[in-house]
Formats: sequence, C-alpha cells, structure tokens
Amino acid sequence: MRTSRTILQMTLALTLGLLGLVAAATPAAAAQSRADLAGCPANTLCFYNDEDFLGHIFTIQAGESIPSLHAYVCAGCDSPKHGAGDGNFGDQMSSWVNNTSWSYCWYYDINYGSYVTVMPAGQAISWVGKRTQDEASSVRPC
Ligand SMILES: [Ca+2]
Repeated sequence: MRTSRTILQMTLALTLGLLGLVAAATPAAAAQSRADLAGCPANTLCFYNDEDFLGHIFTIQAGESIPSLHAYVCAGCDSPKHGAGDGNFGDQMSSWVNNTSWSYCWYYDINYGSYVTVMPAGQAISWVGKRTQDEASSVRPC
C-alpha cells in the first residue's frame, strides 16, 4: 500500500512538473507564431507599407544598414504624405517585424537623420501611429 501511494505521488508530481514546463514554453511559442503570421523570414527585419503587416514588404537582412529606402523601387507604392515616396519604399512604412537578434533604429530622413525610435530584437508593431507612419527614409542597427 505504501509503495503504490508513493508511486501515485511521484506520478502526480511528474505530471504537475510537465504542465509547468508546457506553461513556461507558451509565451515563446506565441511570439514566434506572431512573427510567422506576419510573413517575416528568420534573421530579417521587415517593413510593411500598410498597418497590420499588410501591403508591400521591404526586407532587410540581419546587420544590414539602409541609408535610403527611397533607392528601392516599389511598383505601385504611393505615399500619401510625401511625393518623394511614390514608387519607392521611402516614406511608406506603417508596421514592422524585427525577426532578428539585432536592435534596429529608423529615421525620418535619409542617411540616418532625425532619429525616430528603436525596434528591439524579436519585437513587432502592427501600426506605428498616425504621426510616424509613411515617414521612414533610413534604417540601421543601433
Ligand atoms: Ca504606409
């Protein structure tokens, strides 16, 4: 009797321990699936020209710096704020996913002028807000 009760207690303890491991793993799994849903590949920083990770995607490899997003053609892109962004990726970004281990910063102007904000590693923002959307002109690790 004593032996079977001890086994039952051990089984219960093991089960609770496994449940604890599953619960601890859940937040990381949720963060990963969020990046997957946004369609941003691993080791890549993704800029989307629409909110909620929609529209044209501009991808930046981990560690890469982009002094002018205006230098990259985006057929059909239309910047409602700045004519200089029409047809290119400058002044377009409305949401982003940083699926890298690098911290990135983005800027209103080309050549990293007028710092706006940091994009921490492993984070995503579904809308940067009315003031700062359609403004990004350069981006680099920081
Ligand atoms: Ca936009």
